[in-house]
Amino acid sequence: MRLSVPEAGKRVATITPPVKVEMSSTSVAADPYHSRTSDQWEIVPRIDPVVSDASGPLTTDEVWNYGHDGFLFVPNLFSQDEIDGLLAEATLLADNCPSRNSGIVREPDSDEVRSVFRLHQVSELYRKLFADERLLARARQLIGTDVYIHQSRVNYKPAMSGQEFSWHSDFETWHVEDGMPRMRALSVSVFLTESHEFNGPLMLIPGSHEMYIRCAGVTPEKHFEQSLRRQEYGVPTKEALNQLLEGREIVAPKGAAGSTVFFDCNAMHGSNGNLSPTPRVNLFAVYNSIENKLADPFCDRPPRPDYLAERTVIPIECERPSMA
Ligand code: 6CS
Ligand code: FE
Repeated sequence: MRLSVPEAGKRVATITPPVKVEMSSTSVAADPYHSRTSDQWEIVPRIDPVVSDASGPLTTDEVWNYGHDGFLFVPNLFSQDEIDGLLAEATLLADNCPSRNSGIVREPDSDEVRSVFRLHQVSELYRKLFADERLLARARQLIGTDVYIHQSRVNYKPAMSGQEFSWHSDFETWHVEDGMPRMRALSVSVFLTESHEFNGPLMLIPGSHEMYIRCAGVTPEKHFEQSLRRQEYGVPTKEALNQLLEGREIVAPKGAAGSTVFFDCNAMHGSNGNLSPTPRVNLFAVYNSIENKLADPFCDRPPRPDYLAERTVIPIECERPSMA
């Protein structure tokens, strides 16, 4: 909406106020996880189960811990030989920026590559990795159904300059911007380099997955073009985070390349910048239940591109490891 229209030949400043786009009050009321629908934030309990009772490679204790903390650290799941190949592939992808069916995101303050998305479509090696029993069987066991890849990416976090990821719940974005209906998804992060205190390891708040923070604000148009570099909408306020941290703490699983973290889609997480002299490279795959297919976004914006959120459900079949 233009507030003033310049007359011919006259230079007049125009003011274009942001247009407030709101979902109808009926759809807000019907959506247990609505967010960015008001100028107030709110913390509400999760209503979906975190784990299933399906069988699989995880012990009862491991499943219990994942249910309790919202994540599980599995050190040294992949061998150094496997990691050498996976890291070489990551370097190749960053150097030959794939343009078709994938996305490349740059660091907020430079042209260095921050992330490459849709690995399961652009790399046969990564497609096989995500179908590897060590990841897939654990994901299926925790989620309790067949799964498909909602999103996959590599985060490079370049040496000395790789920037932080603010605290966020992935589910908040996937729900609002992609239309993921319920909390039936998890991420696995595979360390392609060692994660240590100097290179911005993944940090999590154990127990935070049980609470959902409805964020304030309205999703801007093409929000993803900004949010993947530095996220400003769909992130909790300091007050909300402080409330979440009452009786909870921050942890950072650290370990050798080949270690993995499985974490719930609603676990509050983030990471600091990398001030160390070597890159911190992490692969991510997001497994979503085939029963949790994406709907229309829960905001009045078009869905994000497919390289950020797969809209076709293709259940993954287990493939025996053939990576070394
Ligand atoms: O946009 C996404 O899908 C993911 N990336 C960021 C920076 N935040 C939300 C989610 O984890
Ligand atoms: Fe995230």
